[in-house]
Amino acid sequence: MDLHENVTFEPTMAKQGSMKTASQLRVSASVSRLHHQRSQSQMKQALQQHAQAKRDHLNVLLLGTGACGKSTIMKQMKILYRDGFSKDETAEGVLLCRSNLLSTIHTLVNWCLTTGHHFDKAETRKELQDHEKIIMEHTDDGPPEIGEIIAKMWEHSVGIKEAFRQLTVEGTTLMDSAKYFLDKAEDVFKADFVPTHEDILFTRKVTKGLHLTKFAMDGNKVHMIDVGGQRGERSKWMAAFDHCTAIMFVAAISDYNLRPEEEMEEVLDAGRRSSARNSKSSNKSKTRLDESLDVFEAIANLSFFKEVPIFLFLNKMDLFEEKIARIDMSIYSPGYKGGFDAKAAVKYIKSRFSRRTKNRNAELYIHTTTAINTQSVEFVWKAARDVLLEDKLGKF
Ligand SMILES: Nc1nc2c(ncn2[C@@H]2O[C@H](COP(=O)(O)OP(=O)(O)O)[C@@H](O)[C@H]2O)c(=O)[nH]1
Ligand SMILES: [Mg+2]
Repeated sequence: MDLHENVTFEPTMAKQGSMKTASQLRVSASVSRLHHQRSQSQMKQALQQHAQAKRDHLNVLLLGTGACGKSTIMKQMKILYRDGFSKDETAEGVLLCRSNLLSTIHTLVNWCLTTGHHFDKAETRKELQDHEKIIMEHTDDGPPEIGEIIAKMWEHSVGIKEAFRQLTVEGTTLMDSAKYFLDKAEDVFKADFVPTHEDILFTRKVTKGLHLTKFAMDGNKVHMIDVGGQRGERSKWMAAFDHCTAIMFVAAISDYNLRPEEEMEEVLDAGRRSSARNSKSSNKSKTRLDESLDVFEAIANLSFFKEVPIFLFLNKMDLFEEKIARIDMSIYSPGYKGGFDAKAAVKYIKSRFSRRTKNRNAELYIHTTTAINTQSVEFVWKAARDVLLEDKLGKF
């Protein structure tokens, strides 16, 4: 299947009737079906194409569950090996900064309203209620006045600060970039706002379909494919499996205490009904990290990828280091005995991933990363590239 650069496409295979249970991980089952459907000669042809593609360029597939940082890594490649972001991407960045920020302030205001933490002292309450009304009328974009209002609420409202504190402690519904954009609310809504690379790295947009980015480094061509990580998107991944020279599997390790994104509405409802503290009943369920481990296991053990090196990026180290010092991981992973020590926790998580691989011939390389940090991504990517080039030279 051809991939078109910077074009989203919806693979036809994912639309077949057999793929309709996309709400759960179906990659493994889908691929074995695919194996059965293909004749031996088709498989041979695919292998030959794979070898040819490998000689020509490195074909790297970015996989992982939703919001783990795949697209952020792809953005870093554009910063490192292309000229950063195109005009269109920058224009989209403006809208994303604003819509991400509006989504955050809406969550905070809603929390205040539904939990009864109302705004502040009597003398400012009326003004804040007026602000809240204006803010709720804007979902995607707004005039500079909106930025000023958000900045004012963020700086002065005890209720908004309390909502932020509670939602951060619970680590549930706020975007990772919430504070980053709240701190620069006024700038973001200015008419002449141009986002920096850092702003764009902090934006969140759910990826749909598959996106190919091509770049060259030190004379070597690389094709990198980014995918959507949500449950409904995963059945599309296999359209990119052919010709894959390496997998970059991204897992957000700061997710060790979070419920899967797809289940967050449930948590929000629980939070609305009771106080934030009581919504901890979610501890007994699978966490996003557990889900990431399951998806990793399904991918890493496909016979399709037996010979394909996997680079596992344990991402969001910045958030993880901050979190592990205050939220005991053993509550969510009873086997863990390392307390609040980041090193012990990383070691434990690494071993959980390693233990999930079986009968593979190619190596599993594990790195810790902070994808919003360009140097961090450059460092691990260069290490991966060295391994891949050595492999390419060794075999051809
Ligand atoms: N603090 C922090 N935020 C990150 C990191 N990696 C990604 N993010 C943020 O997490 C959100 C989701 O990232 P994204 O790359 O879109 O995830 P994807 O769904 O896997 O493509 C974005 O707002 C990113 O800025 C990280 O290492 N640290
Ligand atoms: Mg994405």
